[in-house]
Amino acid sequence: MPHSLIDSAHHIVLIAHQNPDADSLGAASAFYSYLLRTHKKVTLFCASSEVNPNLAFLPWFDKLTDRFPEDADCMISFDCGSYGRLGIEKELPLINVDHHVSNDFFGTHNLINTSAISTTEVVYDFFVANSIKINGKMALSLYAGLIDDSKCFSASQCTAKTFALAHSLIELGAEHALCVEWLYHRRSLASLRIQGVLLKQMKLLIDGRLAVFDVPLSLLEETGAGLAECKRVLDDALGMHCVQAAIMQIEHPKGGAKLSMRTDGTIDASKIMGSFGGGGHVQRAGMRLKQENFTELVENMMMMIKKEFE
Ligand SMILES: [Mn+2]
Repeated sequence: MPHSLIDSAHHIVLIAHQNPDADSLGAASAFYSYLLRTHKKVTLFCASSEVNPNLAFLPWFDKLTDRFPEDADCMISFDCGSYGRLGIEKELPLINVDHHVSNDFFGTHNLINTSAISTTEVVYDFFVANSIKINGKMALSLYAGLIDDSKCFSASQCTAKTFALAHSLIELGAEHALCVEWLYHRRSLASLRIQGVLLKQMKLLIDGRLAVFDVPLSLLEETGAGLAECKRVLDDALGMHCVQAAIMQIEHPKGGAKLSMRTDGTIDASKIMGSFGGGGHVQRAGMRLKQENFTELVENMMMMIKKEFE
């Protein structure tokens, strides 16, 4: 049981994945609130030094650090489908809390529910099963993950359970309007600028069923946009009726690139990314391209995508 690990630990590090989204950071933030009650030392950690400013409304956002504490004796990762998503390597007991179909059970303990729409749903179920009281702050953190991973209740995986969970969290104090404002309506100038440039340069392949974007480092520097701001444009492309999948290659400042894919469910993004070492969900998946010369890999991937459409 993950409980015994938590009970015996003195300093627990809660880990949101690199370039965290509201699901990963929301789940970690809700757990932070809970662990504070146990009077243990807790650190809210993310290996990325820059975090999407649209997540600043989450409770404990100001506690987030990219410095891993030396006296930690237990780690809990949230929304990480593979060990690589943690962005660190430590020989410590690890509880892996997640909902990705591609999760490879890398934890000492694994708390995984692949039918949950968000990792925050997994955390909510854990709280309820263990009679842990959910306060307003925790409800907001959990609700943020639910909103993000359900694409504001527009994803095809939304079920009656999704809305029941939303109902419970609102009753517990989550503010719907606040979450939607921060996650969907608040735009930076950089976000609008890069949206304009990327949509203008978008390539449409396979009779307009696949949208392709290429983001060089120079464009990130020019516009000041970050990863989250780029990836948002994938959803814009999917808004076109003909587009069933969108893929983006974003050059990484430390070399290599990041690949992100979104689909409407016609083809499986997690299967495609999984074949090349990445992972995710049917409708969104990604991977990091480390090697300098990854052109061949991308070409092979494009061939696979074409075949999937046949
Ligand atoms: Mn998630």
